[in-house]
Amino acid sequence: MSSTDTKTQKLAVNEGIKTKSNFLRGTISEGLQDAVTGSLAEDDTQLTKFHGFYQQDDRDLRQERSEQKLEPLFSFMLRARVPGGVATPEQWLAIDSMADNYTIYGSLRLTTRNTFQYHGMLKPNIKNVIQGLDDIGLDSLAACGDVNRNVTCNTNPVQSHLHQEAFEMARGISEHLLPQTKAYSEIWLDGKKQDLNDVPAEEVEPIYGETYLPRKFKIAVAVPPHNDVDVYTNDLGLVAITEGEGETAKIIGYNITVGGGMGSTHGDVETYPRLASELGFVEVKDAIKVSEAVLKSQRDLGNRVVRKNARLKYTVDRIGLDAFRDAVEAHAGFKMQPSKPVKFTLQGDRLGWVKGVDNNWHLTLFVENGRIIDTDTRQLKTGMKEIAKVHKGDFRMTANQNVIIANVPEDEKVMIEGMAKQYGLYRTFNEGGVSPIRGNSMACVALPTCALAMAEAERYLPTLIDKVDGLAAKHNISEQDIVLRMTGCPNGCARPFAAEIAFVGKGPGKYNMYLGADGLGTRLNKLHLENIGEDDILAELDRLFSLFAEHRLEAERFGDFVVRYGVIKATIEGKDFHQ
Ligand code: SRM
Ligand code: SF4
Repeated sequence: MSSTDTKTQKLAVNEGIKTKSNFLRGTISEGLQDAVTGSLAEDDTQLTKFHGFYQQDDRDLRQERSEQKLEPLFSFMLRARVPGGVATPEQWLAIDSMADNYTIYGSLRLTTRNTFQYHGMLKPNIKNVIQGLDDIGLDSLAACGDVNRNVTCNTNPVQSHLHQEAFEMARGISEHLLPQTKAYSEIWLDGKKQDLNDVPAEEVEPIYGETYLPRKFKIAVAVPPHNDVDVYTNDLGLVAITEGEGETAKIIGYNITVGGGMGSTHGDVETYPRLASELGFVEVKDAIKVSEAVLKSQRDLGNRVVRKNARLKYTVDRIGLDAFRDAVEAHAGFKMQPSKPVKFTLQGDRLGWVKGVDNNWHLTLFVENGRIIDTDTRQLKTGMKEIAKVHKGDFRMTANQNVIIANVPEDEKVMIEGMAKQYGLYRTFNEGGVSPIRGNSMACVALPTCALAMAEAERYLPTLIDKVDGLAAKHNISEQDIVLRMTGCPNGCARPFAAEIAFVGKGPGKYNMYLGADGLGTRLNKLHLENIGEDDILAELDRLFSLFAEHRLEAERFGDFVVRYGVIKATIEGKDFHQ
C-alpha cells in the first residue's frame, strides 16, 4: 500500500484516539478519580502508553475473579525512561523503595531496553510512582506509545570514554525527540515544572504533530565490536565509527541503519521480523539531526491505515531504501556519506568483572530474565539495595535484562564482590549456576501480566535451561556460547528472531522453534519446528547437539553450524523469513 493510498482509506482506530486526545490528555484525569473501577476508559488505555504505563490484569486470577463475579484484578505496568540505562545509587534506592510501597508484586523488572518496569501498580498509586520518579530526575514520558521510546546504548563501560560519548548521544537523542505535550506534567506532576524540556507557551508538537507516529519507534546506539543492544533490531540504529586505539580512540561519526524490528504474527506472511538496512554515514555533529529526519520521514510515510504494517521496517520495504534515504536527506537538508565498514563480534553481555581504560572496575551480574526479587535462595532485591547504600559509582541496566555495578574503584572491588556473593547476585559465566547457555539467555515477561502472552516465558525458561544444560553436558558442548531466547508470543520482546535458538509461544506449553541466527545479531533465524512441547524440544536439541558436537568446525557457532550443515536455510532479509 502506498502512502497516497493511505490518505483515501479509513485510518486505524488509534489514529482517531490520538487526534481527539488533545495532545495525549484524553480523559485520563477523570478516570483516575473514578473509584468504582480499578481500570481506565478504553481509549485512555491507549493514551497512557505515551505516559509510560499499560493497564493489565493478573491472568492467573482471571478465572477465579470471574467466578466470584468480580472485575479482573486491574493493575498497571509502568516503564521508566532511562536512556542508556544509567542510574545512580540514590536513584536505585528510591526505585527500589517504590517497588515495595506502590506495587502488589514488590519486584523490579529489568527490561530488554536498558530500563526497568514496575508491575502491579493499583490505580491510586500511579501518580505516586510518577512523582517519585520525578523527584529523582527520572520520568516515564514516551517509554511506550507511538513515539520514540527509551534510547538504548552499549552499556559495558570498558572503553569508558567511547561509552560515555555513545551514552551522551543516546541521551541527547532521547531528550531531543521527547514529546512536548504538557499533559504529562499537568496530569501527574500537578503542572509543576518538569525538567524534561522547555515546554513552549503554545501547545505544539513540532517534531511529531498532533497524531504522533504511526507506530512505536525504537533507537539504539552501538559501539562495535559489541552488539549488546542488538542494534539492527531497532527502527533506527547508530553504529559508532571510531578512530584510534585505547585512550586516544574517539567516535568520528555513525553509520545510520533503518528498518529493524522483531514483531510478527504467527502464520501471517505480511508481518515479519527484519534487521535494519544501512542508510549511510554521518558525522557526530549531524547524528541528532539525521535521527530527527528519519523519525519525521516515518511520521510522513508510515502506514496509518493498517497498524500491523505501520512500523518503519514495512515503510522501508514498501517504498524502497533509496526512496526512504531521499526523504531523510530532504528533511535533514544534507546528503549522507556511504556507510563505513563495521564488524561486530559479540552479541550479549560480558558477565563478570572487566577493567575500564580509566582503571575502574565494572561487574556485570546475570539477573535471570531481569526479575529483581527476593526468593528463598537469592535476595536479589535486598542485595542490590544494600550495594546501592555503599556503592560510589553507578548502575547500568543492560539491554539484556542484566545489571552492571559500574565504576568500582580497585580498593572496593573485594567488598562489592563479597556483597554480591552474600545475596546470591554474583552470577557470572560458570559461577552461581550460570552456564554459557543460561548466561546468554533471555525470556520476556509473558504470563501472568502480559495480555498478549500465548505461553509462559520468564517463569518457564529457567527450568527448561536446566534440561538444555544437561543435554549440552551430555554432548560435551557445555563451554559453547549459544544465544537462546524465549518469548510468550511472536511480538518478539526478548528479540527471539535474532537468537541462535528461539522458542516463541504458540499456546499453553507449546512453542515454535527457530534456528540459525549468527550469535552476533547480524542474521535472523527461521522457523524449524512448529507448535512443540517440552519433550519434543528436548528430543530435537539432543539430536542437534549431537550433530554439532560431531561435525562442527573449529570455533564454529551453533547458529552457523545449523545453516552450514543444512538443518535450516539462512534468512537473508526480513522478507524471506517465512520462506
Ligand atoms: Fe515488547 C508489546 C514487554 C521489548 C516488541 N511488550 C509489549 C507489551 C507492552 C504487551 C502489550 O502490548 O500489552 C509487553 C508488556 C509485558 C509486561 O507485562 O511487562 C511488552 N517489551 C516488553 C519488555 C518488558 C520485555 C522484557 O521482558 O524485557 C521489553 C520492554 C523494553 C523497554 O524497556 O522498552 C520489551 N518489545 C520489546 C522488544 C525488544 C527491543 O525493543 O529491543 C521488541 C522487539 C523489537 C521491536 O519493537 O520490533 C518488542 N512489544 C513488542 C511488540 C511487537 C511490535 C511490532 O512491531 O509488532 C508488542 C506488541 C505491539 O506493539 O502491538 C509489544
Ligand atoms: Fe508479551 Fe509477547 Fe512481548 Fe512476551 S513477546 S512480553 S508475551 S507481547
